[in-house]
Parts: sequence; C-alpha cells; structure tokens
Amino acid sequence: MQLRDVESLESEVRRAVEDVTITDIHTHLFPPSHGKLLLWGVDELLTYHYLVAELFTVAPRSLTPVKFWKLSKARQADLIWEHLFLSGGALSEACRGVITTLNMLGLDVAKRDLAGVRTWFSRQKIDEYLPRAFELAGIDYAVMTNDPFKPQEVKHWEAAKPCPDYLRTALRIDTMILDWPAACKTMSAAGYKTDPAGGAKSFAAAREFLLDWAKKIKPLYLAASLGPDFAYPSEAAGCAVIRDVVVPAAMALGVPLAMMIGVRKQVNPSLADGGDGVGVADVTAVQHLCQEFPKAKFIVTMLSKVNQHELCVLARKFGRLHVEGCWWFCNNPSIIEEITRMRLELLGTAFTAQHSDARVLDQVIYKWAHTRKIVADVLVDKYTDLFAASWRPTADEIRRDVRAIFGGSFEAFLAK
Ligand code: FIX
Ligand code: ZN
Repeated sequence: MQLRDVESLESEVRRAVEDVTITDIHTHLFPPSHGKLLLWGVDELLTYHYLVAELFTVAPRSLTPVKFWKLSKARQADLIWEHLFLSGGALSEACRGVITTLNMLGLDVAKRDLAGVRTWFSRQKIDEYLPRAFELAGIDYAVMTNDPFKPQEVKHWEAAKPCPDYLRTALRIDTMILDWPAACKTMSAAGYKTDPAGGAKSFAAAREFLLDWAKKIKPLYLAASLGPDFAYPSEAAGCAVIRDVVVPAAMALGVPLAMMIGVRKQVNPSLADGGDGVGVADVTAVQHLCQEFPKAKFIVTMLSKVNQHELCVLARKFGRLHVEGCWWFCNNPSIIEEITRMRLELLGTAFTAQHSDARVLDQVIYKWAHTRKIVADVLVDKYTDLFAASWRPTADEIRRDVRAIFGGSFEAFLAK
C-alpha cells in the first residue's frame, strides 16, 4: 500500500532500517572452534587497535608503547578505560562503540563499573554469546578474513574444525600480491612448485593453490588490502600476480576479487595493528582492471575519503564493479553520512552501504547500531525528496531498497 503522508513515510523508512537483516560482508571474526583467533569480551573491546592508537594521543610520556605491550590485556584495558573513558570523555567513535555495545547487552554503563562488566563477561559462553551478538546486531551472516598464509589460521582449516553457516569465508591473499617470495615459501612447503622469480609454471601452481584453498573453504570472494601506491598496470611484481594468478583464479571460481585500497601500512610500528595510516590512492588502477578484465567482478572499498567520489563514478561505468563499505577511518558518522548520501545519489541502491570490519565479536553490535541510525536519516531525506515530487513509494518497496544496500545488492552481485 502507498504511504499517504511524509510522517508515515518517515516512520516506515526508520522501521525498515531498524528491522532489516544485514549481511556483514567484511569482518575479522573466526569460528569459536578456531579458539583464541575469535576475540570477544570487554578487555578485547577496550584494547581494539583503534583505542590503543587513541590512548597514545593522550597518554603521559611515561607510558610508552613498549611498556604498554608488556602489560596484561586487562591492565592495558584498565589504562584505556582510565585515559579515554573516565578522564577522556569517550567522545571518539571507537569509545562510543564500546559504550553502545555494553548498553545494548543490558549492562549498566552509567555505573562505569569495569570490574562488574568483566564479571558479567566471565559468565558468558561463546557458543551462546556469538549468536546473541549476531541477533543484537541484526546480521544473518558475516564474511570472515581467511588467510592461507597465516599458519595460526591454516591449522584449524586443515583440522577441518566446525564452522557455523552464519560465518562465511573470504580468501585473503595480500601476501601473494605484496610479498611473492614469502608466498612462494608457503606454497612450496604445501607442495605447489612456485618460484620467487615467477614465470608461467609458477603462476599456474599458484592458481592451483588458490583453487585448492577455494575447494576447502568455499570463499565468497578473494580479497586483498593494497596500499595508496597501488597502480595497475605497473612493473611491480604484484601486478603480474594479479593479472596471471589472482584474477584468472577468481574468474575460474566465479567469485569477485575484493580490493581494499589505500592503507599506508605501519606508519608507526610501535602501535602494532594500530600503526597503519591512510593515503590517497589511484582509482585508475581499478579502472584499468575493469577495462582489462570485462568478465571479472571486482568489489572495492577505499580508505581515503578523497577517493570516494571518483570510485563511485567509476562504479557507474562498470556494472561488474561493486562499491562497498565505509572502511576503517571512514567508519565514522560524519563520513558514513557523506559517503552514503553520495552513493545513493550516484548509484541508487547498487552498492553495499557498510561492513563492520569487526575484529572483536562484540563490535558487530555497535557498528551496525551506529550505521543503521545514520543510513536511516539519509534515506528519510531521499524518500522525502521523492515524496515531495509526488512519487509514492510503498512500504514493501522501501524494505526492498533498504535490504539492497545492506546485503541484497552484494548477493545479487555475487550471483551476476
Ligand atoms: O585489511 C583489513 O582488512 C583492515 O580492515 C584491517 O587490517 C584493519 O586493521 C582493521 O581491522 C580496520 O578496521
Ligand atoms: Zn578488515
């Protein structure tokens, strides 16, 4: 039925966003059977690398990263709680996220009782807590980041540990593109005759490595994080790997290659995972890949706010390029709003609004709650503009469009 006035339109849009089941297309979660790889609980939330980096923007000089890393996880969390929350105002998105998560779990955040929160978490069982977190977040499944070059991950797949169907895989192959010799070591040890010097035989063996891994874990896509200096084509070894190994394997598997472009790795190594920065990248690298491989599919997100408009326009030129997410340093309300508004205006619903990038399970709770609010506000504006021009969307159409940007378009793109 058509909506008769702007008030009913707005409430329908907000309800649709509130109720939509979201597909989380990029996370760093793991199955509970993969043990400590799956991070969860308040101390992991507080020691998220975003908060570690923020701690060192305010910490006293006496607290150096070297000293910090020697402390227990709980003591690290105590310091972050003290400096960023109790005496820091908790105004950053990463701080607010912890508070949103604890609040949505029903904990009394106003008491600021970290010890009490820890006690509560100590009583949770991961096999019940994981589905509960997904339910609070409103997600049907999450796509993991599965790296065949990380022995600590490989051992669990080789042992065929169970993986619930609400955790899907992505084959993460940065090493193959960015450090071919290191990738050769891993692949040769696994019986794939690969040579640091490359060459046709070596690349054929590397394609077999990817196809065999795909048989094992059935990835929804192949994925790589690339720097702001990523150029294609170029003389860099990684370009030959992309051209002769990665894209051919993705096409043989019928899956997209997902590229996350613009991370300036380890700008400050003392911060470990928190030490990565951002740089403006060259969108023409994506353009050249789309032009050279018209039958391949690419999913792209870029880290610099500066790159977003050019990437959006490019996605208008290539239907086999899917734009997704407000990645990492773009995953902040002010930037999510700007990017989502622009994507709706340029792409309609042919994009995926967000991914959580959750490294800690509990983060899916806040990352999706925050994103839903921002996207709802943007969609209310957009539908109101249509309504003002006498267009009359129905409730079903609004639900259809909302699902599209929260996973529907992604699944349609996979099936293309
Ligand atoms: O490359 C990636 O998948 C990035 O998302 C991570 O490396 C990064 O540390 C992160 O989790 C950002 O949110
Ligand atoms: Zn990530």
